[in-house]
Order: sequence, then structure tokens, then C-alpha cells
Amino acid sequence: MIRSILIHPDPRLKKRCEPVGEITDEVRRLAADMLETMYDAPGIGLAAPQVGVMKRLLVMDCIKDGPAEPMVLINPVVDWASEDQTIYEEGCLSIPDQYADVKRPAEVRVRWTDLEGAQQDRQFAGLWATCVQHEIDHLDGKLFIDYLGPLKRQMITRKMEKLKRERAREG
Ligand code: K1U
Ligand code: ZN
Repeated sequence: MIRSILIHPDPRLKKRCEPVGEITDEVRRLAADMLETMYDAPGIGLAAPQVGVMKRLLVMDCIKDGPAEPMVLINPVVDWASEDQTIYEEGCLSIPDQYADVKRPAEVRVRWTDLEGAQQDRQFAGLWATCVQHEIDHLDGKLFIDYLGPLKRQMITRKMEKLKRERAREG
């Protein structure tokens, strides 16, 4: 099932999420719905608070061409970040059609729980590293616009308020 994606500003996008406990059918359904929602958008990542669920779960697939590589990360933790940084022009499904350069560590090692309850860890580089950091930020109530200066952030927020008013009028 495709779930609706919250648009900034929304208080749920500013809150820190709670860890996922037991991996129940509800958690498996959420992960499946989030992957479907991400591919439909389309996007390369999606975090649970973006669909209004305040749990530490994210999905991503940064393969643009070639066979899909869907990933589900439960309770992800960044164990190590490279000193080397990289700049990528980021977007966000909760801030449609707005893009800005964000500087982040070029590589990160992340550990998480998978849908079978097993511990996983992997070192991410390139777009995967940028995306996993963007998604973990969502779980901590942080958006990519929080890395921008106040004027640029305010300009984007005003555009999103206008978009939400227009969408509400359209019904
Ligand atoms: O978390 C999100 O809002 C999803 C976001 C992830 C992301 C994008 C860019 C850098 C870091 C994280 C998106 O997927 S925005 C859409 C997007 O980037 C895209 C859409 C279609 C094809 C390729 C990329
Ligand atoms: Zn985002």
C-alpha cells in the first residue's frame, strides 16, 4: 500500500523517533509499504517519520540503473564517519522540488537490525553514504534544509507552506 508522505513543515518531521522493538507483522507491513511508496514517488530513500510513523526504520535503494537493491534498516547507528567530506545536491520527498548542496562525510559505517532480526553492518560510500545519512537524520528530526543558512531555509519553508495551502484547497 502506498502511504502519503508528510510535507514540511510538520511537527512530526522535527521529532526524534523511538527504537523499533520486536519485529512484528506490523513492522514488516510498514517496511513493505515504505519501499512501495519510495519506488512510486520516485525516490532513493524514505524514513518512517515521513509517513507519520515515529519509529527508527528506513528504506533505501540507490541503484538508478540495473536490478533493484532494496534495503530495510531498523534502529540504524553510525559507528564511524570518514574525515573526508563530500558535497551532494540533495532533495527530499517531504520538501518536493527543492534541492541544495549539503556537505557530509564521504563514507560511513552503519550497523542495524534487518527484518529477520539479525545484526548487519556495512560501510557505505558515494550516493549510498549520502542517502543513509539523510535518512538517519530524518529519524533524529533533522532535515537537509537544517544544514543551510537561515535565509535559504526560510525561503524553502515559505514555498512549502504555499504548496500545502494549494494542495489543501485542491482537496
Ligand atoms: O528521504 C527522502 O526524502 C528521499 C530522498 C533521499 C535523498 C535524495 C538525495 C540525497 C540524499 C537523500 C529522495 O529520494 S529525493 C528524490 C531523488 O533523489 C531521486 C528521485 C528519482 C531518481 C533519483 C533520485
Ligand atoms: Zn528526506
